[in-house]
Amino acid sequence: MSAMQESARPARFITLEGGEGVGKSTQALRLAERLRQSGIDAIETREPGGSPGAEMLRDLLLSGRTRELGAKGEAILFAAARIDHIDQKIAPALAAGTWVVSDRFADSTRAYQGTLGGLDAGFLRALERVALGDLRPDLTLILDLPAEVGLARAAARRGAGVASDRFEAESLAFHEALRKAYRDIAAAEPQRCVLVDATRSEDEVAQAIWDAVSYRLLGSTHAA
Ligand code: Z5A
Repeated sequence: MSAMQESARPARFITLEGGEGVGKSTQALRLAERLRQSGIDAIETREPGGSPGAEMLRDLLLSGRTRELGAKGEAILFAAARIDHIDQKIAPALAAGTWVVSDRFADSTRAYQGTLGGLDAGFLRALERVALGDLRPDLTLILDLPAEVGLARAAARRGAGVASDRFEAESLAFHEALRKAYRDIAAAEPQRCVLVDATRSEDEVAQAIWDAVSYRLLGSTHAA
């Protein structure tokens, strides 16, 4: 594909979602790098966080100190972080023609605070409307893995003696319910979401993700 055709393509917004330790951070970095190697301007980012204001809220949210606000209060804080992230980083990048790959986004609020926190769909829709405006991911890759495998990977990465974060410390039943919540999101929005089998090796998962991006967003021209 020529440089002119590349620059004519609108910048795309891709999100990676899934439970603890499924490989989102690893694959977000790899995907952004592969896009750049293909001649596409791309950045990786993450939630909660991605901008200075949102990183400040990340520390607060992951510390567990906001737990007493309940799922509704925490969902509003995650949305506040998301507004800053969109305004400061995602929207300017997309406007400049740069693709954005985000490690977590609004589906995390649906899964964690919505499904597991018991928030009703109307509240979540209203919150998304306020936080996202017209922005929606062009493609969401949902990495799917049995909960105990993801937790074991996360624990191995953390190393002995290091405390788990607030969500990681929840029960296995919580993480299994989380997996189901994500699978339900993928089934409900197949035009936006692709479910990726994350039990495979890092390289195999990266290739499956690249195949999905190529097919959905690049017209298969970059598949290899
Ligand atoms: N949260 C929320 O409640 N509501 C919201 O709206 C948002 C977030 C946005 C953020 O935690 C927490 O905030 C999250 C949900 C909540 N809590 N939880 N749980 P975080 O950002 O600190 O953590 P995380 O998002 O859960 O990600 P993670 O634990 O860092 O996992 P990951 O990014 O999916 O995986 P990874 O770091 O890429 O890989 C984990 C390890 O496995 C690592 O050692 C890798 O080398 C290894 N790995 C990766 N891929 C493979 C394969 N394929 N095979 C074998 N090993 C692998």
